[in-house]
Amino acid sequence: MNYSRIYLLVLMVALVFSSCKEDKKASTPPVATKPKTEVKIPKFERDSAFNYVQKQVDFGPRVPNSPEHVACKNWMVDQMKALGAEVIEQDFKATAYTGDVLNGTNIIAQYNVDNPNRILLCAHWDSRHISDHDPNEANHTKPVLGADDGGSGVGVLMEIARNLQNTPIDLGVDIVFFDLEDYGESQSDNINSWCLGSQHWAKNLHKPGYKAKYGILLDMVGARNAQFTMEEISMSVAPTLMRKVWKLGQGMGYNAYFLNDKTKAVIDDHLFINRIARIPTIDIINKPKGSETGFTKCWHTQCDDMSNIHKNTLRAVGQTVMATVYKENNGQL
Ligand code: AHN
Ligand code: ZN
Repeated sequence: MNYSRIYLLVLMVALVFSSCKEDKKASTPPVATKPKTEVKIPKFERDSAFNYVQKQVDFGPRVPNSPEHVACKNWMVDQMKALGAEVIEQDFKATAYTGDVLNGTNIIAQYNVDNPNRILLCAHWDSRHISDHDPNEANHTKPVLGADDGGSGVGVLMEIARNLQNTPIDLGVDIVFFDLEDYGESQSDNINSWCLGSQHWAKNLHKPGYKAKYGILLDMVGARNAQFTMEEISMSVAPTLMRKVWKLGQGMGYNAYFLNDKTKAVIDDHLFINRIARIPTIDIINKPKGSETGFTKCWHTQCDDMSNIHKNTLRAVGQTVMATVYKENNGQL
């Protein structure tokens, strides 16, 4: 075999190889993975959310160990099942700062249970046993009706659940209603007296090894002219998510509600979810800048009733959180 023949052979082999490569390239589809189908963000119905708040308030104060508390829980469980969720009732007992043993139930409503790719949406559903911030001292022993403080977060999440049923997505979504958030000791260092339900859940996850990419807590999201400022703990655990959610809300025209002002840390369910369950969780909470208590004037008073609830506020929060969920599903967040 002479050199020219060897040269020809090498050339032929090289040609075959390169054409093979070309062929392979040409036959490969442009996207190897299955393209995601985009699901359009549904419209959040403010009237529907308002009705869900009204329903809870109609039971009366949902104070632990009361028949109203039990009645509201049963309605919520039935409601979430009717909205297509797989529901777990996590019953537990917890001792309050008063020494009272409280019967609690965390309600865990799951969508797309088998998808390991999940997010957590949560709110507390109990109402406070005392109106200890009421200007009238005679009211201090009366329970709070909790239209905003309790009712609003649940109402908004129920309306999101209704949309998840009507406009399904692939993303796993867990809507958790925590109990016994508001039985805490005011003006004390007894931080652990608050949020007994989320503390219990974080230590006893409804599924071993439960994980979520992140969590969003809603607390007091129904009052007129609410100011959702950027709370310190939320900003320290998930600043990127926080900015994305705020930017989304502002971009949809809710810039009067979503403010970039930073405010001090709040002892709320997200603290324990972050600390114990280690799920980065932000708090959307009405925390006006420059407020004396840190909250609104009806906070832990007798005026936290339905007249405290404004549909536009419910919509601002609901539409923003729903956009977050659907964009997360679409890979667009
Ligand atoms: C404290 O006042 C320590 N935390 C407020 C958490 C809360 C109560 N959210 C609603 N009600
Ligand atoms: Zn409260």
